[in-house]
Amino acid sequence: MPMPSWWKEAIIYQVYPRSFKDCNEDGIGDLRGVLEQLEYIRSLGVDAIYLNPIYPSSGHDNGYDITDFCAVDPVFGTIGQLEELIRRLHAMGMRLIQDLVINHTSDEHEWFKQAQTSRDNPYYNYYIWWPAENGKPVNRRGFFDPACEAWRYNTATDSWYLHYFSPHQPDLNWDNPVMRQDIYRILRWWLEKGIDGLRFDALTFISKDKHWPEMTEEILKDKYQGDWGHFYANGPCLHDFLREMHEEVMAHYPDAVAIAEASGVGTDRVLDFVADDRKELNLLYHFDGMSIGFLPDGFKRLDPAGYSRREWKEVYSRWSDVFRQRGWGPIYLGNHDQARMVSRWGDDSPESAKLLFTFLLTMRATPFIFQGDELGMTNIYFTRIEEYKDIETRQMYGIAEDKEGFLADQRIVARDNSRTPFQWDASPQACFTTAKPWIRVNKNYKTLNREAEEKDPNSVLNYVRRLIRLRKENPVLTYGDYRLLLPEHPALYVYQRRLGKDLVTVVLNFSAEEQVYPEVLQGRILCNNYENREARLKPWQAVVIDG
Ligand code: ISL
Ligand code: CA
Repeated sequence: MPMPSWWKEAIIYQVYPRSFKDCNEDGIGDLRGVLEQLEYIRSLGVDAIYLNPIYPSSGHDNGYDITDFCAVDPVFGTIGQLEELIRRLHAMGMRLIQDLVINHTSDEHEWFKQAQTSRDNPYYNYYIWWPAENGKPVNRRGFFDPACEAWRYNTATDSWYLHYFSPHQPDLNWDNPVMRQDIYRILRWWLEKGIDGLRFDALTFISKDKHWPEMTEEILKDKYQGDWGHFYANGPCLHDFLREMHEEVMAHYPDAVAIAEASGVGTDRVLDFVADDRKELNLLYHFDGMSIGFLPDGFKRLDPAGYSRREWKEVYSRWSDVFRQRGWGPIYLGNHDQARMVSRWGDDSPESAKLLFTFLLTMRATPFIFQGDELGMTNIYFTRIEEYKDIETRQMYGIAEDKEGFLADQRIVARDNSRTPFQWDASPQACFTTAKPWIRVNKNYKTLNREAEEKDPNSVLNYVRRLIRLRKENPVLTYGDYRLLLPEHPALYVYQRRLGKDLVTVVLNFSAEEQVYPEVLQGRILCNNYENREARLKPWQAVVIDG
């Protein structure tokens, strides 16, 4: 049994404020909306909110291009409202985890505005430059760059600056100790306000190899599964920076949780970040689960061959097993960077949503629920590029050779699928706003909404609430060992959790066809997404059994 911590036992609810609830009629969700709906969040039984960025931003990447780290964007509200949120959450016994971007800033951040004026400006060294006299910069790709390049020329300094994401998101120079101290001050400033943790955006990218090794197709293929994000996640000083950040900041707030978004880190490296004796981070969330079904080159195209349930089981079992002795992990099936859970991994049916939640809430990891998934909200299925707001989709469309194929895949995987407004009820705009929403409301809101689901005891929403209670009442579901049964079965995912003398078996029919599993008849039922239980499991049937 691992050392207990609140963040190992917590169920975390992700709020994407822009799309949650609009209270001042401008079509954009805001903090007042979150405050207004706190009772709803509490009614789920979750322990903490993870809030996407609410800082002033230049607005190119929905808040991930920050212009001021220690303020709230007026679009979302005021710092007073954020303090109120912290206070009220704490009074309700819940916590707040904030998202912070410390790999890059906005190009409109004061630091960059100064930096780009002259090589002599003290802020020049806050960013990463390639002086023109050194010739053409080495090949690096920018995720959201129109030409997929990560260097942008700046005339005043006669040098290129590095941006792993869009040109509006210049990367910070972590090799500069003065810059690092400024970041630590920002973290302390927020922790002093009483937040309970931080989710660090793109954290594995902060250290850059200034020897500038070549990034060729061959190297990417041979060493990094073809994904340039993996190349970026291997900087030489990454662990030094994380240890310093822990020492300077997090060690002084021992109850606060440090979570890294960790593209490019696999089970072979994860313990180097989160094992207790490393004193770096608490949780690191991987992309192995989310990468299933993608071609590995990082251009957001699906593998026409699809994916197998065996592969899925292998990935999630490996990520469970790696923490058997040391460390701990989070688990998620969707977030603001992924499609809707039920559209990506199920078939949009409420049964498949319930099965996915049964999985999410019975695994040995801290579950993250993305807002709206608890209703079974589905993809928006845009058909035209003009409908997308997301910088990533627009940029990748621009460079895609097969535009039709790209658009077809984005209906399944694009980030905007999960960013549509929360569906509160059947009134216009799903009661998200009385104005024109910043992104279209899904047409299915008239039947798929919170109000309708509150009234239906069999709704996804009420099923999720029951599961959350079950996890809370049975510590075996949090801390119990995990053992995979039937690893080779192509559709059934069966595993056991054991803690002391408690044993729970989870039987998941991960398919739209019936599957036979007579053992499901043994033991007392703790949870079932159908009314009956038979040896022949129904499509997407999920049964949790005591014993
Ligand atoms: O590196 C990747 C794949 O190998 C990417 O998935 C990358 O890690 C991811 O896009 C980073 O996401 C975060 O930072 C982005 C922002 O757009 C996302 O919303 C955020 O979650 C830039 O700040
Ligand atoms: Ca608003």
